[in-house]
Amino acid sequence: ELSPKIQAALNQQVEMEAASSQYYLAMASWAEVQGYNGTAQFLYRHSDEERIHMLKLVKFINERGGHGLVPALRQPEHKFADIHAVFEHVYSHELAVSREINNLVDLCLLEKDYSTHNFMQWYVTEQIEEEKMARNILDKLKLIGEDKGGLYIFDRDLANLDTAD
Ligand code: OFO
Repeated sequence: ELSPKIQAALNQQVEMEAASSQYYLAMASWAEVQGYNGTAQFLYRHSDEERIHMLKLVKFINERGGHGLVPALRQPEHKFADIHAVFEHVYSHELAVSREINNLVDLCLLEKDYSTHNFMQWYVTEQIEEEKMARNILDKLKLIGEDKGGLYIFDRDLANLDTAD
């Protein structure tokens, strides 16, 4: 059985994952409009994965006797200065998500909710991947700078880059 505090915190995380999904969707659409089709494919895929992160939480809350709540949609940022700005946003966003997840893990220990603590380990591991992915992409972009040929190859490669799910 979930305590009201844990249930509220889990539902807050549902909201965060839903917002992530919207956020990646907005970036995907921006990239597509700019002609970065590979980047757009990558970001669309990532948006779907964030939705799966959200669903996993909803189902867990319900299995534990709670009620997973579907949050309202808020319009994410949809204008970006350039491709560098997109991935800087991605990185700082994922760091923020990791902080939220760590807080939730802390709360589980405080409330002695070991099953939610166990469930949350999947997210802890996932965030390691997400941060690594964002950092790798940013490193590549730093090397490329404004080089058009480099950006072309970057975009082409991103189409097939595996996103951690
Ligand atoms: Fe759900 O992992 Fe990114 O935000």
